[in-house]
Amino acid sequence: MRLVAATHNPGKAREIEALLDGNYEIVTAGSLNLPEPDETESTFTGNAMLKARHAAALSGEVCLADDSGLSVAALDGAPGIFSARWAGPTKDFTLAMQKVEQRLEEIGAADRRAWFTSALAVAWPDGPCVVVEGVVHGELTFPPRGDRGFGYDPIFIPEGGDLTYGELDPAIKEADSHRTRAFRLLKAALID
Ligand code: ITT
Repeated sequence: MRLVAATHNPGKAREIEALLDGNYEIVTAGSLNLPEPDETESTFTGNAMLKARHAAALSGEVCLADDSGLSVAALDGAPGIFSARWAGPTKDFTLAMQKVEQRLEEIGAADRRAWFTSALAVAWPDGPCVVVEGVVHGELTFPPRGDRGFGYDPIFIPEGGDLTYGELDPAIKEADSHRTRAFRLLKAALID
């Protein structure tokens, strides 16, 4: 069966494809030239539903969307839903990670706790939309380490480990990431 991954982010598309384990033929919104909607909601789940519904309405196909981001405890949860926007129009995540470090320095925060959230939504054209959310807690490290992931992976060490998501084998990240946790909930929601 074919499934539209309503994302223009190749890092996410790779992880979604791995999670679906070859069970679906994945086509991305980018490859279908579907325009990106403005993310006008104020929550991860709201934006995930908005993206899934938007792509389903335009493509007439079942669409899976992810809205995700890094939340920093000492920054009251920022960048959160604005994680992609902190990287600017050129999607420069080196800059976005520097911005996180600078903000922490500006307020003299020693607290390095952070968490990744992934909201996954599946929408049917003219039909229902199911949404779930997965979270992984951890802590930040500077300077960034590793180039194996995407986005903020090089500054995030998941709880219980020493390596950043940027250093870890992608299969280890996938074993229990925020996206994987959301995916498990999604499977349960769709089967029940
Ligand atoms: P789409 O909306 O097209 O899916 P996007 O990159 O704009 O792509 P978001 O609005 O959900 O997606 O932005 C979330 C940002 O948070 C994303 O650009 C990543 O840099 C970051 N992010 C999300 N999941 C991540 C992960 O697993 N590892 C590292 N960074 C992540």
